[in-house]
Amino acid sequence: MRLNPASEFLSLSLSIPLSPLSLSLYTSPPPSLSSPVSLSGSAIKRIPLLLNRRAAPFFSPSFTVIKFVDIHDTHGNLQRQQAVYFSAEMSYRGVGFGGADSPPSIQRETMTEIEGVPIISSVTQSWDQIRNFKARPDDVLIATYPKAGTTWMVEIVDCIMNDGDTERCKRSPTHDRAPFMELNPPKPFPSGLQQLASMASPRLVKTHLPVQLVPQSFWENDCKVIYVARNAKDNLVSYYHFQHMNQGLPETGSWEHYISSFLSGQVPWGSWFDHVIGWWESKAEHRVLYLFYEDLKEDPAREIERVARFLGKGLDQAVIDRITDHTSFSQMKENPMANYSTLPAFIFNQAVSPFMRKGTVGDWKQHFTVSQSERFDEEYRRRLAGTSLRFRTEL
Ligand code: PPS
Repeated sequence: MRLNPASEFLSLSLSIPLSPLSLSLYTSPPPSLSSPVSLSGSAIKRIPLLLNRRAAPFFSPSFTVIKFVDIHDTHGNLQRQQAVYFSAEMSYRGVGFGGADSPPSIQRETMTEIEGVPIISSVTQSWDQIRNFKARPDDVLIATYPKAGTTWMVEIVDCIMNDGDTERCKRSPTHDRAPFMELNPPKPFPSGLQQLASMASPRLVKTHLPVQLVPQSFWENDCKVIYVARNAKDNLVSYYHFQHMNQGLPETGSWEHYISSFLSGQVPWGSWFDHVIGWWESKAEHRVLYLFYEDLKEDPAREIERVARFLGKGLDQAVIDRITDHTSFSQMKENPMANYSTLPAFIFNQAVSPFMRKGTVGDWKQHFTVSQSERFDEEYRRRLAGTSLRFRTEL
């Protein structure tokens, strides 16, 4: 069975040599979609299914395939049809991912390095293609260190680009509206590059790459970049919880050990210090709007207006207010198109820690002991000494 999402359509190929067939397609979370399709004939069938992608986040399809067996009487007359259910192997973009009896799973990644930056191995595998990514002049790049407020900024920028039409911003999940450029997930999931290749302009592109690893074409095209930075301690706490719940990321080790890993930059996408400083300095050369998570928390409407201005959009106050409301933590936590609930639990196990976890400034105080905080601050002062970059760790 093959499921090929294409813009507003999904089409489905069946290669089950049985006839006639009826098929129901469900998506998670239920009961978002159920579209029974009847088939006759045999062999491979390709059925265009018109699906509302908002209602059908395509990462979690499940199928019930029913074969209707004809029951004849002794004279050969058709008496009734009996439904026989069977589990079929599912596939996405041509790659199978197990049937109903074998729930899919992924393995936690190991880390390698790209030009001295620790990163998950799958990124390294497609590094040549990522390096050669062809940015378009109207691409908007949202760059962040992981867990600094990427999803929040994607929602804000998508709303701005759609003139405050918040309903339109619910058309598909975050990872679909702003593909994660360097992500190369396990099959059957499409890579960021594959998603971007089929996306219409203007594209919203997400990256966690440090500035020196960003594909050159973004600079050649003078693309606009929005960078969001978050204070190191809250960023660390958020990343620690995320590495637990994201079944594809390496294990963290103990909390104590994780603080050391973070300080030495031995976490996926490398050193927080190098990342925030590198991007800070890049403002001198490139069109980078450098924002702080803490400022967004303090006065979201003010920061949304700054982003709108940077993108060349003049929005009136009512629109800014609507976007502010739509992108608040409480709204996004409940929005399935923004809270990553469309990803199955074998990837993001939100029972371990929700993606929209706390969304506050200062949660680090609930995690660090006094001595851990002192050790952290010492290294922090040393690393930030030579820059004008300053963060707030409480509001
Ligand atoms: S990722 O996986 O790197 O893309 O994660 P990212 O989106 O950068 O960061 C997730 C953290 O951002 C918080 N978040 C928000 N905070 C305030 N307001 C809004 N609207 C919002 N949306 C997301 C999210 O809760 C994560 O932070 P923690 O501290 O873990 O709660």
